[in-house]
Amino acid sequence: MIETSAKLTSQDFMEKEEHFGAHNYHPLPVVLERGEGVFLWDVEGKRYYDFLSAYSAVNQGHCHPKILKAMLLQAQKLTLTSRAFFNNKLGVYEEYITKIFGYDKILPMNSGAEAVETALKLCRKWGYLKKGVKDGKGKIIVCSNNFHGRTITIISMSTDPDAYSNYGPYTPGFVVIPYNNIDAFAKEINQPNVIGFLVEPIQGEAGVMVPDDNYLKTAYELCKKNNVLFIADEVQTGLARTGKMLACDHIGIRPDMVILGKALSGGFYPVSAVLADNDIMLTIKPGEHGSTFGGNPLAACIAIASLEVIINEKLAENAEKMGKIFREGIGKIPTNMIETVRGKGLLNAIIIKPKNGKEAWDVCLAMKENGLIAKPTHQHIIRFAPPLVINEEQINEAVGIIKKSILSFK
Ligand code: IF1
Repeated sequence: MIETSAKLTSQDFMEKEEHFGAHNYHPLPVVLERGEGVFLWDVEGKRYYDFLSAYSAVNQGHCHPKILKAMLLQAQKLTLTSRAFFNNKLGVYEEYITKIFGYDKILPMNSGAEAVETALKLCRKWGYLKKGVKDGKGKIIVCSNNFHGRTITIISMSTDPDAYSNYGPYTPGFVVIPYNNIDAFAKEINQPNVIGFLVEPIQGEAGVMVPDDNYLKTAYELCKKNNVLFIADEVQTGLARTGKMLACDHIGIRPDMVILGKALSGGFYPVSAVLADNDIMLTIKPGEHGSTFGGNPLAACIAIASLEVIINEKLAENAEKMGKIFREGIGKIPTNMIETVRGKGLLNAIIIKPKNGKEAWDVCLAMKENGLIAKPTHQHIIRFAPPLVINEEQINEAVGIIKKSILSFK
């Protein structure tokens, strides 16, 4: 353990990261030391409402005691065996999660991007071995302004220059269409060699873009009609964030593949997964895919506890209820600096209209001073995504902080 003799300040920690760490982020100037439930504390002991939840990875609240207990118990017994051998936790987890979501099988991975890559590989395997598309010719439809992770294949389908510039050559096999545009989708879905449609039910990074009510359902029906896999990236929208276990549950569709990550571990450990039925999942044979940590017994125990918390504490119902209160409260703030508030459940965003040169970043700095931390997704959009354990008193206090911060700009 590295013991620091003098009590280091936030500034000291920021300078260390500046000097010794890669500059691949531009964090808000706050140094966090402790988290519990909806709250975070910085090294000076100041308390904040967390309205980012590590990008929806701590839906259960920071350091949830039940997940912590499951982690500590297993960590003292067995953490990692590799999949070269069986272990006594993976099968139990696989049975539990597949029954919750109603799929035949799960392929366990670690990061969300790895699960997205796994879904892309399963889609291509299925396209060539089951649909009969010529090997190497498969095309997967994706939407502009998507965010599915940071690997070279995933940024190959990105339309955000910050995500893909100077990372070529890019992986081929993707067709990019506008999000929430069913005519554009209908034009591509029946083209030769189309094998899959990868989509976020709500585009998180794009600024919490909620599609029209019938968009996903119509796209799903066209996928069925054209024998194309509908692949839902629920890494950010899943696990009760939007007021249902899956965002796709709002529209009553059952994706061919569901991708999960983030809150699948409650923020304790990288745990991700792809869920699918046998006709897709069994296209990958032994030795054709895997990862060192994927499906380890520690991750299995953490994921079981994380799912139990979501179900037992009725976090989806709470997200639905608190989200409505949040949007109503924001809508009542008497200001022309908020163009609109939008979202579902507790995945929301406000569009900031700059005022006297002050933008979303300045609003986030003001909110930080007032005890709430959130971060812009783009220049004028602030995402608000608190842990789903937030109660009515806390959501109202948070709206009050947002109101005070917004009204401080003359
Ligand atoms: C960063 C964004 C959010 C995701 C969806 C897959 C992944 C993500 C829908 C990959 C990850 C994270 C990545 C993180 C910030 C955050 C993010 F701003 F990047 F876009 F949430 F919106 N599908 N999103 O949102 O999962 O590999 O990260 O576990 O890269 O800065 P991952």
